[in-house]
Amino acid sequence: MADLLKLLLRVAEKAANVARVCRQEAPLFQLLVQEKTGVDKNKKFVQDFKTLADVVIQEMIRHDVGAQFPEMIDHIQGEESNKFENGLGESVTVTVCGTEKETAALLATVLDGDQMAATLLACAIHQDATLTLTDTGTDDLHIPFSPSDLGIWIDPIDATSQYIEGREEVVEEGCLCPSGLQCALVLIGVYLRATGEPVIGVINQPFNHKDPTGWKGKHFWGVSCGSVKACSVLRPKDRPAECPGLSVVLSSSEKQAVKEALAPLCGPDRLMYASGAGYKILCVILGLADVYVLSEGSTFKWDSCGPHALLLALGGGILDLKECLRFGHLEGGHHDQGELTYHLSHSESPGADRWANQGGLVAYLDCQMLHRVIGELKGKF
Ligand code: 2IP
Ligand code: CA
Ligand code: CA
Repeated sequence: MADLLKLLLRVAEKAANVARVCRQEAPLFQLLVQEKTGVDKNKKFVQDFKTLADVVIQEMIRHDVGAQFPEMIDHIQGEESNKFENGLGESVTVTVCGTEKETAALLATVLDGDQMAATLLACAIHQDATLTLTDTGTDDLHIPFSPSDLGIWIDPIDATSQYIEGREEVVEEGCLCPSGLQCALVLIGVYLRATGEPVIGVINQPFNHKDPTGWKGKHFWGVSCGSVKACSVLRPKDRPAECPGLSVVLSSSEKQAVKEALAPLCGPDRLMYASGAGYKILCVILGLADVYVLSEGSTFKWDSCGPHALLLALGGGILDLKECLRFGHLEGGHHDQGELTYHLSHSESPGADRWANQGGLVAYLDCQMLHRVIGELKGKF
């Protein structure tokens, strides 16, 4: 299954290219940032285009993975639906067609006949990504599953609001980026259909840094299948020593009670805020924060599945916060319950909420840090 990992790295890079093209090419960029003024139809059209970038990326990933692994096609899910209503109220199913020309023609129907934008988008979708797989270890990996054991969650662009707004922040080495283009990520997670356990994760950051030729991306991957654990990011014990103490990253919209409970544990500048659920988990993976706490059910399976696999590969994980606080099964060492799973829906909930991580979450690398945070939060909200 090392082939699946390599394919996911390639399609995530293609997705990142599409995300960059939508910001670089004038006809697409104008659609993306156009002010929401004018008549209702125009407003809806602009809104549609923003969703279209997401839908197109998701469909492209589904198309490419389904072509190589047909057993998986019915188990590739994502945030977006590919049924799309254009500005004229017509329903269009967005798919990647056999040829670039056909895809462009289909996209033009969604883009109210904007041929130029449709052609540019189709070109990016059909282009092969040139990804230099400098990562060692992807070739020798033995992943002991067959495609029919596996399902996939895709968030084509996480932190969409940051992507649309497009602020270009300068980040200091070793610091997290509270907002801006760096928080936008392509997230792909593979889980076991039988147990819902995440086994492969790919994160692509399309806007990692800017050089004179434009924005450059960065990718990260992890595999966690029983004793097979591998990750493109160094394990914490292999990292250079960092300053002691505990750091937590939160959403700026986190409850005041949670912020207040954690402040004494972290100290003023070690309680940090950042946009993007995926980006906050990436901060924990990279050691930029020790723990990410979210007390609301505002993330979904597609937000956490991919990054979760990287944390598991590094010896950490993501737990359901509500369960953790209620049962306290963390006391007395390691826990093996309460990790989020990805195969079951809350069938009683409407729409996307069926796939929400309803109890909130806590993402961690080191159990000690996790215990301290949970201890501090118990009974406080
Ligand atoms: C969002 C996005 C938001 C996040 C929210 C996610 O996904 O990651 O940034 O909120 O939970 O569902 P916050 O930044 O406050 O953590 P999307 O951008 O894909 O809708
Ligand atoms: Ca998301
Ligand atoms: Ca998204």
